[in-house]
Amino acid sequence: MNIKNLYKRSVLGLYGVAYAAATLAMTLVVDIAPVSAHGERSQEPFLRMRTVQWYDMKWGPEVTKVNDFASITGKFHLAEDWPRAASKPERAFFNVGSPSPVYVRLSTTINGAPWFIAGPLQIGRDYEFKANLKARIPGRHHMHSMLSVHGAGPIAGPGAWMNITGSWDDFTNPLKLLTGETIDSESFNFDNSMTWHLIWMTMACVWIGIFVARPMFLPRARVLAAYGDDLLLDPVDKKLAWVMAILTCALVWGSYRYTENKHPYTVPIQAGESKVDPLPVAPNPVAIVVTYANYDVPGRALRVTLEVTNNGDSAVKFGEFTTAGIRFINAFGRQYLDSGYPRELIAVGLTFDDETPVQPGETKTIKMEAKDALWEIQRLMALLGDPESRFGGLLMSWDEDGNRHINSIAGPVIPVFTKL
Ligand SMILES: [Cu+2]
Repeated sequence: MNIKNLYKRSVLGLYGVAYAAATLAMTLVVDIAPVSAHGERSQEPFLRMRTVQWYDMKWGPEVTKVNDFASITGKFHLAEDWPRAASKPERAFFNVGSPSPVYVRLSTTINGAPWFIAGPLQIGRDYEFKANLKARIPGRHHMHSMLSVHGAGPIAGPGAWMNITGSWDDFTNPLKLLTGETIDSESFNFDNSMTWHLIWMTMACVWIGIFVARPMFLPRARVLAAYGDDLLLDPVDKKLAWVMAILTCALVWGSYRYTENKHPYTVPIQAGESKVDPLPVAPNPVAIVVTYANYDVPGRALRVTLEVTNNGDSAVKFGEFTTAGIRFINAFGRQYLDSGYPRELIAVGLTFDDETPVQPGETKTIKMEAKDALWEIQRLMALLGDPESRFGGLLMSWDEDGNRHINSIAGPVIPVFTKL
């Protein structure tokens, strides 16, 4: 390589370094916005719309101090149109989705019964839950209800912001044991578990260290491959192995004996299944058949043609369409909307071509339109790229006495790319 070439390459290299430095500087200066969500919008639309359909969700209180109690309550319907691509909820576990354990979940009830192990739930039925929480880490946290379905993964419900004030150092979680003793689960036996980690890590390092020092893995492997293990068998190795084996067994046996003496009464962690009956099926005089549905891509609107029959004796009117935690509301449904629901999940673009009530005994065809930018913001219309493009959601109607009827509707969606 001649001098000229070397010079050329050096200059190119300098350009490269300058470019990298500029990129780094730009990243540090420009990209400083904190990430506040935790990826709920990237969950597949078919999981959010057609599996667990959440409603009547409440989070509270909005602000709690460290050590104070809070809760998330609500109901969910397990959609009849559960997608084939997701496992059925034969084994499901209720949890809350939060950015790390900012609250301690003290207990969960489903339909009033304690729910601390996973268990089977029934498709087509409804469940009411309550998660009791205790504030632990100060901050502004996005809190979701969540149902983890074996084989389908965690299915997050809508999220709301909950705030914790105070200091994490003040957090305690005292628990009264069956033996009458009270412990603080936040710090209980912390030193003990650290000690055991240290003991086993030291043992592991010593064991690996021996073989690193006499000779290392690679020369060892080559000798083993070339000459077999006779050359490698050193009498000292054997002695060391015996020492380690006896020490390990002695540690395990001794620690078990010690623990048994110190805590004579223990209860194993409970396994098995939580079994809870679903909520009784509410009488629903409204029957709905979805006959056609399309999604207007430029107009950001889902249009559904419904054949509605009112089998009851009171006229009904539609007021809300909920899907993936997003509530599409019309003027009639607004009166039933609770003010505590996250505003960013409410859309007012719900309209029907025929707003007159469905009379008792009447069957009519109604065209519903749910129009809002939220379809795109929440990335729900990514479903048009799925091999099974189907929507799902809960359509809510109220009769003259204010009784609410909920229908879980679903159907294939055809995309419309041009204004018709
Ligand atoms: Cu979130």
